[in-house]
Amino acid sequence: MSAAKKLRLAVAQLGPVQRADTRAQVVRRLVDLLHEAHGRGARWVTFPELALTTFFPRWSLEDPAEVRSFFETEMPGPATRPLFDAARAKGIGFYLGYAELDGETQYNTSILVGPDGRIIGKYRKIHIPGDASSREGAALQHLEKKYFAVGDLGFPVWDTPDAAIGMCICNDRRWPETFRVMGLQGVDVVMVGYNTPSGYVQWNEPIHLRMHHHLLSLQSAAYQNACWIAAAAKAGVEEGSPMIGGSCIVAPAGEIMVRAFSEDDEVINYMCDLSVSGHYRANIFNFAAHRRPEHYRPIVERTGAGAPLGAAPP
Ligand code: ING
Repeated sequence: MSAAKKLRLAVAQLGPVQRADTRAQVVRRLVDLLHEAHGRGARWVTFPELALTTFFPRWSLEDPAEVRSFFETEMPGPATRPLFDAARAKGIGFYLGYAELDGETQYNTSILVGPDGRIIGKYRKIHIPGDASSREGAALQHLEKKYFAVGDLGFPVWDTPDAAIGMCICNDRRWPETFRVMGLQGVDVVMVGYNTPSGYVQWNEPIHLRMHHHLLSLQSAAYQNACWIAAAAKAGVEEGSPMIGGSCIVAPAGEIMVRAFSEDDEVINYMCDLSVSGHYRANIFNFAAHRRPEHYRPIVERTGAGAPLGAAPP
């Protein structure tokens, strides 16, 4: 068995952020959670998607000024600098999800910030779920396509002194391609924030399946790509709209090693042995030995499902 390579990760779940909550109020909570994570001995902490604001894509907002009020034009900015300062003071790295305005383009973004408080990398959400305009008669909307452009940075992995770290955001976790692209870069740890409504349904899906699919996606991805996954929810009832918790840290074996209990601000942490990935990469998921890309062409060539490839019956 290769020598253990221990790295303590933390996940900082956020409870609800209401529409009137200021950046300062939210950053105060983030700093408190970061201190809690540091107190547990964590080296990295994952915060949720869109951590600085309420999940505004639940509404069809028509006032451009109000829409822009949810976006950051600089990172760190005056309101978020206290989080960077706290992280540098404690020597702890973090993942932060937020709404990014880049010129005139709006992205659903996450950044990876090192223990020295410097931004290592940026990711922009690629799988944008929901609709571009309101659904008639829907009790709740999910309008991320209205507010966010498709990310233009791919799924990069960054080699840090601690581990090879990748990022994705919420709906990305439901698409195996997300993690396989990072798996093909040798990712050790994927950090993912999410805001998953438990009231929003495009059909009358039994609501317990929302948590089931969340965990199923993460456990499959961790196992099939021999990586650790740290997943942070923004949870609880925001403006009357419920969102699931279920923040967790998943091992390369696909097991959930620790999971949040509440739907509020809560820190979980786990001492991850990164060397565990090596066993899966050397055997069952030895990509170089077992993958056959020459047979995977439809995955890249097709966007939607197309005609079956089977030959016509004789
Ligand atoms: N949220 C949801 C998610 O992928 C969603 C979108 C809602 C998917 C309901 C399935 C069912 O977890 C975000 N922000 O992507």
